[in-house]
Amino acid sequence: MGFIDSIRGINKNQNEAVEGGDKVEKKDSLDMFCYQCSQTAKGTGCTIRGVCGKEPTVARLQDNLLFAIKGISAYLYHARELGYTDDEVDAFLARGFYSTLTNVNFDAGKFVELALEAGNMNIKTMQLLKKAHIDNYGEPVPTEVPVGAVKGPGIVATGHSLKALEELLKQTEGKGINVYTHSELLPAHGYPGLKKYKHLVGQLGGPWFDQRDTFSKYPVAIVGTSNCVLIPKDEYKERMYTVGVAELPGVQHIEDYDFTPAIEKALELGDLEEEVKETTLTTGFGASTILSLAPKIKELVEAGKIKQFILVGGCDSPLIQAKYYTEFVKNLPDTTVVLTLACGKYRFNAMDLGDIEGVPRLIDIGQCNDAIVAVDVAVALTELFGVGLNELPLTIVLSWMEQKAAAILWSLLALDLKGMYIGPILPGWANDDILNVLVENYDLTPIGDAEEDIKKIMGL
Ligand code: SF4
Ligand code: SF3
Repeated sequence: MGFIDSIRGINKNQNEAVEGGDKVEKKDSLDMFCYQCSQTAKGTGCTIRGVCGKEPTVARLQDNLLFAIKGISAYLYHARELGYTDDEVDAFLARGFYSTLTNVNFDAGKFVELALEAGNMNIKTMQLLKKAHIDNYGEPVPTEVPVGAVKGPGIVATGHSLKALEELLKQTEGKGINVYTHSELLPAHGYPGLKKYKHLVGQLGGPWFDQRDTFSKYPVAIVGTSNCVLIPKDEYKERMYTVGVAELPGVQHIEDYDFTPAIEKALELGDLEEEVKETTLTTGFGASTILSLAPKIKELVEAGKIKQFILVGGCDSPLIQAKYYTEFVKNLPDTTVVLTLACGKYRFNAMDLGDIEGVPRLIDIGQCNDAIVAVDVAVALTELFGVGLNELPLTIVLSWMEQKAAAILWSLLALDLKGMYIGPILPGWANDDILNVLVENYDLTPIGDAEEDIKKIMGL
């Protein structure tokens, strides 16, 4: 039975309790939550089954679709910032949103089809954004990025928007201000059109959730260009600015990419002291760079010197379980090559994993949207080895925090990739029925013990 049929099966087997009627059952946890229409149970929310008849799995699959759509919207927004749009994706978003409106569609199977379609649309959107980035800034090249302060006034930019960073670099040029990246802007250093600015000097801090510490520590102006921005501490909110979709209470929002207030603030704040750079991060592996290694990779795989490629990608989170990703990469045998993307890499990107006869063991492809580069590389490897995607010596270990990861997960499922590992926790909106079907049809595996998972992956 196919995946979509399995979900339809679940749909039929669900209990018949109807909220608002006689059969209301008390449960420890919510089966669903929907409060989108005026019929909602007790005027507050349908939590067992919809008064309209909507079943919990349908409600959860609707939420799932909305989350994937949010992820696509983020990438589409950044493409649009650079003037790139796609009618087919736009039309899908309208149809996807509309399908979740009250009394439009009660078919769980359809919502799985739509989620897979969302995955395909997200692939298209990530391709669009990649094209926008490469057309504007060139294809990334491997670049070493020092972490720490350089003497002089500074501005640190966080988030995903290369367009906002470019505008900031243009406007700060020749003003004696050093510009730093934070979190998901690290890969910006690899783009020729951005690294040409000599005052793009390095990185401050690491993943998004260290921002309260990092932004407190360095008396610089701060620019938030997208997620993840956190409610700021009082001590730095008057020197923080947002641009684009990002906004925060008590923080000035920059309009039309006019960074004058941030530039004036940076100059007023004065110099940072030079820091000893103890860490250097390497980023900027584009598809061309990786594929230029293809003949060598083939030789090393055939000689058994590379046994497995492992894509450890996705969002970082402050959850204790996220330590898994550090343990996992640290304990991988030296016959593995780790590809990474998004902010989850901060769990291990300061490690020196060395290389295998010139092929680096840690290859940072870039931001979460650069998952498309990983897909391109994987497809190229299938041609190189003459096998299908699921026969490649490739394992995908995902981490997720926000909903872009949901869009990417559905992209990978739409490519029919099997056997992915997912963590640090399972998505709260996927009930056991949905998860079981994902496990049965895609062999999706929750992360467990790092060393045990490595043994399984390596066949040890
Ligand atoms: Fe409840 Fe259905 Fe209305 Fe949602 S759409 S609030 S499930 S009656
Ligand atoms: Fe990170 Fe927020 Fe998701 Fe682009 S910056 S990946 S979490």
